[in-house]
Amino acid sequence: MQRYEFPPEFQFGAATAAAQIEGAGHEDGKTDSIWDAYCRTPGNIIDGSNIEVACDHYHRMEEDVALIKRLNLDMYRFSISWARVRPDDRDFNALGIDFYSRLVDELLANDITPWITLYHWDEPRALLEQGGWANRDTAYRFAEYAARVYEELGDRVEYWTTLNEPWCSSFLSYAAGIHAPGYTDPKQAVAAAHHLLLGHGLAAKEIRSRADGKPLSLGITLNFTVAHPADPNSAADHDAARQIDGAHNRIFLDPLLRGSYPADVCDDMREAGLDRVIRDGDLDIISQPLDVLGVNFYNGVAVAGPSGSEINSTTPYVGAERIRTLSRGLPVTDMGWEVLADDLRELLIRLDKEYTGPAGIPIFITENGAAYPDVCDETGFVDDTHTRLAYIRDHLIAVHEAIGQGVDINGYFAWSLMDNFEWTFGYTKRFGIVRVDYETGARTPKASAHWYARTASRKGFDAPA
Ligand code: PNW
Repeated sequence: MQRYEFPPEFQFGAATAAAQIEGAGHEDGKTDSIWDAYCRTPGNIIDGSNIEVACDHYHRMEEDVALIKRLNLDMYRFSISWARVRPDDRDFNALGIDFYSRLVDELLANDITPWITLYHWDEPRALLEQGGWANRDTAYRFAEYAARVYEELGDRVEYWTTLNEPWCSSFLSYAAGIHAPGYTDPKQAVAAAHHLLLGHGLAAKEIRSRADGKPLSLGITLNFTVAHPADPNSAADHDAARQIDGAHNRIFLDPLLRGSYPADVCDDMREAGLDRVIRDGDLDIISQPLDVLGVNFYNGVAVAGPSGSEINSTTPYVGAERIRTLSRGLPVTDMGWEVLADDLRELLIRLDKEYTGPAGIPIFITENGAAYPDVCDETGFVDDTHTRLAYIRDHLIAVHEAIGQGVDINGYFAWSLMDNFEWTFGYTKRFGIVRVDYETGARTPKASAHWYARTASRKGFDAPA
């Protein structure tokens, strides 16, 4: 056995998102988010489910905070539903704000540090009627909403994330068509990506200007992939890996941390109109200082370049949709995502070297975890020792190794605290370290949760060497 010890100040947490757990879809003044609307169209969600009730967290908030406490977690990352706080993008909703204010107080009363994500994909449907993120104006609406939430909660909350995974809310949502609003227009996707970054910058300015000496750790969360050329000797495969790295990682990292889009990404996305949506001054707004970078990591990929008729790549910017991913023969999760913790270590070392190290900002792993087809016993207990627990343990070892190599990583959030609505996959994919029985609402910690609770309290664990 080998002991993996984390620094005493390293934070262990778990993460969720409003649309995935809250339910109360139309209660206390909340109106449709784009996901409420998206769920209503048959065929969009594979099990035909919706988020009207989800995990019913809105009504079980105190019970869920008690659960987080029982798991010994230092931090809890959750998101705010824009459509609950500002229904229809009109008046702010006092009842909506009050829910999050009570949640923050409940966490603090239990010595759990709250970490707020302002946008985890559930904007008011009314904004989509104006074009959603393809419309530049949405960035300004987001900054207004962010400013108001910060005014309400900034006295008690230090950790703020503007956006969760803008790659998903642009490319997956506006080009690949598999997340709300389900569009398949590369031009709108590229516009959305730029406007999301602009919204981040505008919101960050609003928040920073209101901090007024209060402790503030302000950042953004990106979802990263590690793209390997399937054949290391193939120039075409190297180019495919470069494109995927550009379209997932560097298209967001470079504007944020270097103040410009990478030249090759500009070329790849010229046809989709990246140049045309950038206005003078935008990159200054986007590239203002960050206090922390949130890293979400699930999997890497091996990719191959165009061959024959399979690829007709007039739209390389969509990346995943035009570039073949090949199996590396690794085990996969219930999402079909390959499991290789080394990819996370490689990513962290690269981020430190090329981006966060030079900028002097720490990393938090804001999401990492895995869905597996769980089997529960009659008490609701799931023994996921050899699946989810092993995934989390191996990725924590990768984090530990990266820290050992000098990467400044201050915490780790398991995705997710509990089973929840996995977007297009409805309730069929279970990412929780706690099982949710959707019939009764019962929460039952899985083996991974018991292990993670011990790890959090000891700031480390033993694992086979
Ligand atoms: C992230 N992809 O989503 C989100 O932040 C969570 O809300 C979600 O539950 C979790 O990861 C698990 O999926 C992603 O297709 C959704 O590459 C899709 C992709 C990546 C991340």
